[in-house]
Amino acid sequence: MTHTRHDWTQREILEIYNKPLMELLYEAATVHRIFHDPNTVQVSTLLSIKTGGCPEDCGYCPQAARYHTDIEGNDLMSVSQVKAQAMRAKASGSSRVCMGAAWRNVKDGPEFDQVLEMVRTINKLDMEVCCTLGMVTENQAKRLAEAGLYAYNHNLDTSEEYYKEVISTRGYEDRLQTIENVRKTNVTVCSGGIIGMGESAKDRAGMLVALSTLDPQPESVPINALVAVEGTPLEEEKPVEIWEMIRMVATTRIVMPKTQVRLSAGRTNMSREGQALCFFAGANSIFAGDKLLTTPNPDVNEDMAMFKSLGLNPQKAFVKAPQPETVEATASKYHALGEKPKWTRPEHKIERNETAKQVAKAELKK
Ligand code: SAM
Ligand code: DTB
Ligand code: SF4
Repeated sequence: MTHTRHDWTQREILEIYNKPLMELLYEAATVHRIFHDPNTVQVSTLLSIKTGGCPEDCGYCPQAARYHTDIEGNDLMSVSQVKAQAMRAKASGSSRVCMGAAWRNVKDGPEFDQVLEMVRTINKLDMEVCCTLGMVTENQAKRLAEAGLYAYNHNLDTSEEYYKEVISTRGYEDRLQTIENVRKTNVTVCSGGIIGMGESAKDRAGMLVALSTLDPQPESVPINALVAVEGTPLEEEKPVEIWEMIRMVATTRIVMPKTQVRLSAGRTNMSREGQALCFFAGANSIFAGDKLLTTPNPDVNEDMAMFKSLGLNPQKAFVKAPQPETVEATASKYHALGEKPKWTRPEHKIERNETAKQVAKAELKK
């Protein structure tokens, strides 16, 4: 019996997304507590190791060479620069560094060798290393794995249907192929998307179908709110309402219970209260540092003050969620309260009267 469903339909996901908010929050928070420690949030630091001048035409991206944006482009950083930044990130409470490059795809050669050296160097600092370098072949993914890469980020961005409205220089299939190539190694998969690009709720559900039907599901799913940058085709898009972000996070949590859901770009437009509701709805990761890749992000001291007032703790590096003890303990807590797992559905294989503890136990046996 499997308790992580890989057969979610767009209709089912849309129904969840559109539930009355209080129902949705309760359901998502219940799932979250069974699979994760609700007071722990992973803190990841982004590092743009090669900025701007990208040949792709992603409509949201300030780094595409064809758009006239204000960003300052840079060649590939040196290994020592990266090491210094990673040490700074670690000192400020980050357990993961995510290195981004404005490339269409990875090319074998001295620059890739340099990235592999960066991965080895950060690993030695006892931090998780993630890369987002565009498309990778199976062989390149293997080389990254050998260097000690922990995660590879490659987003689907939106639904297959809406994708064509945003990007023309590479297809949805290409994205899925890169994810598949990473899956053939022991590197974990990080894949998510952006809301606020003019897509419908149906498209948001469509993206979650594409992600949740992957088997295994991605270990982490970043949910970005579009940062509308002047000079990009999406510069006029209105900021998403916080309620949409909360709904998206909650729905992601319900359909991908074990994944780490990352509250990603767009936090500078969100209040602390709004972010708190996202954490309640199941977000358990953020990008920290005053810059994402090229756009602003809340100051790390502000984030740590928010953590303090919410009683949240940064997650330690290499802690795999969920921890069996935590699952057992939290599940029995819900059992004691007479709770049933609210996310089970009649057509699902879980028995309707099965308790959260039984579900969690079966999950652990898998
Ligand atoms: N070039 C690589 C690629 O596209 O795979 C890696 C870097 S790219 C900037 C990583 C992701 O950042 C994109 O897939 C997109 O989801 C997100 N992103 C880029 N620009 C954004 C923006 N303006 N607002 C929100 N998210 C954005
Ligand atoms: C992801 O999903 N979001 C991050 C990370 N993966 C690489 C990037 C956000 C970029 C926002 C725009 C910018 O700063 O350039
Ligand atoms: Fe290039 Fe990545 Fe930006 Fe697309 S999202 S334009 S591939 S840097």
